Amino acid sequence: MTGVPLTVLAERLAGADDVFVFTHEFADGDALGSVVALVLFLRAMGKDVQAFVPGKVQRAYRFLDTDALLNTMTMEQGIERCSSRHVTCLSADAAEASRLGEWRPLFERGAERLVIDHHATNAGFGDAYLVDGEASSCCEVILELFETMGSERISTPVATALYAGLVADTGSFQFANTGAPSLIHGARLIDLGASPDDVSRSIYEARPYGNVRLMASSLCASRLLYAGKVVLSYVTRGMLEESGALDEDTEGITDELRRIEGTRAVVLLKETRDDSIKVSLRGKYGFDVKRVATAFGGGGHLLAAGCTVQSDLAAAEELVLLEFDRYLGPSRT
Ligand SMILES: [Mn+2]
Repeated sequence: MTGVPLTVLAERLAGADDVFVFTHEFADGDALGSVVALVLFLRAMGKDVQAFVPGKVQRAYRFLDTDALLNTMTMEQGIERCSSRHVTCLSADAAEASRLGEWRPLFERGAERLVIDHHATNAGFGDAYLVDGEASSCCEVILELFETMGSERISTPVATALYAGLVADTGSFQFANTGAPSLIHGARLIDLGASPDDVSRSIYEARPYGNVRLMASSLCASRLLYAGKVVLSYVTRGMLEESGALDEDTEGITDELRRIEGTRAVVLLKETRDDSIKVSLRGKYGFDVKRVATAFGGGGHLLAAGCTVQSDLAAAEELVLLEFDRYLGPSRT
């Protein structure tokens, strides 16, 4: 745990009237669960709370009422609010300020900038930060914060949002980051009203048909490299169009690829709309993929990391594999 203690963050939030909550771009279940829980909990304390999530919100988490709760204030309104009132900005689950995407300038305008996170790569930013690099998910850290601030305000929707984030970041309590605290916190959230089967069905069993087709084409396009230690695949703009995928959720694809026997790392290269390549990396058996991501200015965790490469697909693949050569080369076959 680095930065300020939970109690300091709790006091700062308790003293705030206006709170803006932020999270990282390509927001995953932990990011969205964190933001939704913070909005609901802090509103229950009578505060005016707004949430700013970069990009599009993933379909799989709309059951957390994201449409109603997130991004209801424009940038102009946010800037205006910051210039007329004392706004406390809180970043959740983002390892650095640059990850706040298009909302970063608004975060910087806060009279007070707080950070809560669980990325070990988070060197700390803002005016006060709390980073618990041991926690599986930011939602776990937030649960501890809420317990400090008054557990009676952890309503069923708050518990459900936190539980969703915990399930998402631990791969349903299956990943290496699943510690005893993850299960203890999970049990606590069930006690507080979270329903494991509702959450799992909503996240994992409500996939649009087009996204299943996208997964199929990405799985077929995969290749095994480095004697089967690395599986690499793609999501191209063409695959997105042909499959009829309704959104660009590719989290399920990396999960599927990591099931392959003998693999130690998954590389998924995704063509974005702005001609850059988003690289998703997953490790197995302790294979550190974060070092690959950080070589390209990205970040994340030992076994789950990502970065963006400004190039076309072929060049991005070559650059990423050159990095893998350092650990698994020289032969890529
Ligand atoms: Mn997280």
